[in-house]
Amino acid sequence: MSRRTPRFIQAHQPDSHDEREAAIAGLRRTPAEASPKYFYDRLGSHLFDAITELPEYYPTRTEAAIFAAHGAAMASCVGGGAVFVDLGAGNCAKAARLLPLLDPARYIAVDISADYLQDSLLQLQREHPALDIVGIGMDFSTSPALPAGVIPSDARPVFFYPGSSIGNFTPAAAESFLAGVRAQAAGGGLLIGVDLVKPRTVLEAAYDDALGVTAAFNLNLLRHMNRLVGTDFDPTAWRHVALFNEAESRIEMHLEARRPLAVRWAGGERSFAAGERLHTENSYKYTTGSFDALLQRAGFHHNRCWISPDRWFAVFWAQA
Ligand code: AVJ
Repeated sequence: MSRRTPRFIQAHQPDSHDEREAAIAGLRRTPAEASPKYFYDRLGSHLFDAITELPEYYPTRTEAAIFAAHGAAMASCVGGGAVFVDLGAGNCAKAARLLPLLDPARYIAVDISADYLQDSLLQLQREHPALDIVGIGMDFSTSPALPAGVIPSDARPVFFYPGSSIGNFTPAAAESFLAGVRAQAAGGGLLIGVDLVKPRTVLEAAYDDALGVTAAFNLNLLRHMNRLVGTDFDPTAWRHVALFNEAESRIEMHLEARRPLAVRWAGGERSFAAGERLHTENSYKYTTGSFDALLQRAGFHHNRCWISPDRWFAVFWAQA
């Protein structure tokens, strides 16, 4: 019996010197900042999976319930035989549940953590022995442009961007990112999950859980930066902070220095006063109206959306 195996492509990686310089520039800024992409080393990806199991972290299960309730309606929008592009595929669990409904011609999983993706796709191939599976290791946060040829010219591309990861972009950056998706999705579309504005208490608990898993996820960024950038962050000197910035409609995560300290790297250092913060993540929250308007500005049309009964989360289908 011939068995398929996933194909892996490591997309062109941005120069590690440039990456390091960009990370250091963020550390030098006031307030200091680090890209949320530094959450996702192997441990960070597993910690994120643990977050999705927490009682306080509602997005994953709320979105899953929307897919379960409306998967058939979504499938009739998407249509069979598409090339299904999963942005930030991670453990591929969300796509795995939709694959039987969508019946795509090809499944393309894209994730920044390529080694984590390998494990997920080998497992997925065992469950779907006949499926054409491609894994792409790439940082698509700067551009969603896929390597040439992975979407055949006669294909109907459907992009899948669940989990409200679009919330990591500012609305202006989200608009240009989505315009970049639309440019590659001609004849197809985009299925995207969006977290909605809701009471502060619910939002803040979701990003500061009782067990401290989100705190560990946030602190793990320091270990990852130590490895990638060569900094000497001591995670025990920092405290996790999560707050809802209502004016900007976003959850912010920060790491706050517990005492005065300095962070050093080859060629420089930055001191932090006690209580001074390193901004690690924004997670924007939309209304259905504000997100529909954003999709339209990015060039999508005939948008449809399905909302959870508590109105905490929405999934949009947007035609390219
Ligand atoms: C993966 C960006 C959707 O913003 O909810 C979870 C990341 N950060 N808990 C989110 C995250 C802290 C997550 N996204």
